[in-house]
Amino acid sequence: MSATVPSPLRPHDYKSDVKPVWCPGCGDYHVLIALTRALAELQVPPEKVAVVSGIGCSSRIPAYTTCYGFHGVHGRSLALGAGLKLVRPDLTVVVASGDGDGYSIGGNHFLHACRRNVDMTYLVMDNHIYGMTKGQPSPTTEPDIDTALAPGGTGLRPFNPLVIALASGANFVARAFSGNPPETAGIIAEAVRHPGFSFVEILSPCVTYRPDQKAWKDRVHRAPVDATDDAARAARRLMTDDGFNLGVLYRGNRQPYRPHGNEQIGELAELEKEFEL
Ligand SMILES: Cc1ncc(C[n+]2csc(CCOP(=O)(O)OP(=O)(O)O)c2C)c(N)n1
Ligand code: SF4
Ligand SMILES: [Mg+2]
Repeated sequence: MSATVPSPLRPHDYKSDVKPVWCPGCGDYHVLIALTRALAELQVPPEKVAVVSGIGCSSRIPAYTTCYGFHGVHGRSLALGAGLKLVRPDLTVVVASGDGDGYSIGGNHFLHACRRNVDMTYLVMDNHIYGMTKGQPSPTTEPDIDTALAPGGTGLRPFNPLVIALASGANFVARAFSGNPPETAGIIAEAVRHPGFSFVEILSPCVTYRPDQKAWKDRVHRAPVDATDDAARAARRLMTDDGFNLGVLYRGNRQPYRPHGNEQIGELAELEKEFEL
């Protein structure tokens, strides 16, 4: 008698019954499609994945998956994700954020997460605006974007998240576009497989507060160069590109962070005991 072969997991198996409340046309729908495709490609069971987020439209994503999820506090998703990965190294930890959540209030955590290099994947849905709170400028908003909340634009130089990630020690750096879910899924799957802290910046238009971003689909293009393992070269390329080069741009070789040298953190129950009053 032959043993029953379990059927492979499909993208649909990672999608929950919770209906997204994103605006029609929001780029984040396609990020959700890409994430579920990536997890199916990896064939990692949903109960072995944790999707952790902060606050923002983008940070709603954990609820829309069948994985374990944690919708945390604004700007603190990386601290939550790192803590989880350190006590449960068997889990695949995906941290999801937005440009406000991840680069403003969470900017300091971003630097140190790159530096610490815990083995997890960081997806930032970057729409160059605070979508959830109705259109305030974020660190990636272009200086001349004229909005009701920043008349005439901020005049400020935007933050370059990929270069900052490289300078801070991220072990994998990529840029993707929500409008191309198959390619984005491939990049997310590779980011999850790559050891250490993997950062994927996903350009994901906010059709409500940045309708101009509908033009992104005509601006994005595949990077004309292959990924490098030389961080300085990757940074130089990124500082001179047009911001729309897509693909894996850097694959590093740093060893992921292990607490106390190579010792594993003990059982969760032991840890809990230490905090008993
Ligand atoms: C401590 C704290 N400060 C401010 C807020 C208000 N707030 C909620 S979401 C958000 C910005 C979200 O922007 P982004 O991360 O870019 O997400 P998007 O909505 O664009 O996907 C802000 C300022 C909050 N929830 N908590
Ligand atoms: S406000 Fe923008 S980011 Fe938020 S759901 Fe609507 S389109 Fe998406
Ligand atoms: Mg945003």
